[in-house]
Amino acid sequence: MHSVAEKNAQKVIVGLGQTGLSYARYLHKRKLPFKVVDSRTQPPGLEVLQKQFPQVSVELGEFQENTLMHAEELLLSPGVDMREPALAKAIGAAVPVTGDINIFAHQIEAPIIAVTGSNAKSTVVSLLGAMAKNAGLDVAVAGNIGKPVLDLLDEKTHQLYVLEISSFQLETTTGLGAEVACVLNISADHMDRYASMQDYHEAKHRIFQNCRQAVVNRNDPLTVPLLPNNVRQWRYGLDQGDINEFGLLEDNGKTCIAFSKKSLMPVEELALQGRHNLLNALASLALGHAAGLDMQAMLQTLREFRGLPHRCQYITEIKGVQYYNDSKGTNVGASIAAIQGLGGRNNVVLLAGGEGKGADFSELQGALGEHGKLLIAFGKDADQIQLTLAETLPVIVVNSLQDAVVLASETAQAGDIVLLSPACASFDMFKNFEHRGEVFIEAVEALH
Ligand code: UMA
Ligand code: ADP
Repeated sequence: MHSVAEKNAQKVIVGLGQTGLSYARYLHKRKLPFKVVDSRTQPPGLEVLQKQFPQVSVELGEFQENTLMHAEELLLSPGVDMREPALAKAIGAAVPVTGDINIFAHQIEAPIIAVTGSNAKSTVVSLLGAMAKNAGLDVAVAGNIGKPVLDLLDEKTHQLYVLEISSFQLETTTGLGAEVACVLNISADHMDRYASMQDYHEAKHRIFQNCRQAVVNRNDPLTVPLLPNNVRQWRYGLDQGDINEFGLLEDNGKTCIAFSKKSLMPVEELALQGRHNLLNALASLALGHAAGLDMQAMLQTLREFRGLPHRCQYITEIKGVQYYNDSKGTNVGASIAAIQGLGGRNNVVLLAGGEGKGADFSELQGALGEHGKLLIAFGKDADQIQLTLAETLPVIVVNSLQDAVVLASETAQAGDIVLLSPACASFDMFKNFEHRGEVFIEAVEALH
């Protein structure tokens, strides 16, 4: 005999953003009954859901224990914290939980290249996608970069899937089984969501579960997985490296990208700028090589791929001062990479601030001590930034990003760099990081 609850059991989509909507499309297409819950009263996907699936029941506001406890399965959106009490209780009571990457990976037969990391994910998956395309493959790039993976199931089958996967998505992913998996780097981020760096690290390393090959940064122990010997590991780093490893070497007075201690191409031919992007290029080469992509096609892509907007994006030069938009620098590690990647000796006017997500801004001291000239802080955590860094360099707090740009233009001299790399999330003042970058570009253009 089934209880009423069991008989009526249906899947419950938790979260009604992009991922929630993709779950709804996925379940509807398979004629599986479901309902949707979201702790927000006005979730972004509500209008679309009500239009496309008017019969679906939606529960908004605080999660109801009863709904979650009686779910046949919970399909979690990445923005939802599993520690949320009603959810934790349901999970504790063994209600099955899954995520979109998990569902996708267990249905796809073509190889998956899976990439995570605190920073550089979008750059690397986009570069890798371009490499695969240039190598003649029909490739799809999706995941945390902005395209929910379940939508790929409705497209024709691709030959290769390059997935950007966040730590949030990995929490609900088990036995991913990627052809090649990689943690690019780990530095503190989302500390409002994890109890410790150890928890964050463990979430990221779930990417290696059942992988056939792994790519690791040999200079960064946090990226190195514990894997059985039959999993082939490809190593890269900014030093020369060993046989079958990617690295850099000096050849005829030029720094070159190298494989197996042999030069492949001078780094000056790369279209990407900044030292951090050398690491991104090496990681992409290693991932592509592991997946069997043609080396010449990959090298040609490195000559052409200029990077994505909002990532150390060069905007313009005014009176000898160069302006860069790194609005995607949403954590301290990213901003350190941008400052070190672009800066010279104390020539960086940094524009930073926003929602710090519990970050420790003192980690910026080293990079700013060496490259910083002035820090202009704005947004929710501006005072915290000033408090933490005022002994390292002059820090001025302003009310808006526009004010920050004007002040920067008044202070910077020829040879300096004005860099927006906020080390914070944008949602206290902007719709998203793209919006913040666009406001910056507009303010810079207005200086002409
Ligand atoms: N939220 C609630 N209550 C809910 C559900 C969500 O308050 O019931 C909040 C979350 O705390 C979050 C926001 O709503 O702040 C969005 O969460 P969501 O899970 O609905 O997000 P989606 O619209 O489905 O977008 C998600 C990813 N967002 C997050 O992980 C927060 C997108 O990555 C991703 O592109 C998309 O799925 C497709 O896979 C964005 C992101 O910020 C770019 N990712 C983080 C990052 O890169 O650092 C991890
Ligand atoms: P993600 O998708 O992980 O956020 P992006 O490719 O969008 O990564 O880059 C985000 C930011 O990370 C960039 O704007 C830059 O500030 C920083 N960044 C880029 N490459 C690296 C790297 N190799 N190590 C650390 N930070 C980096």
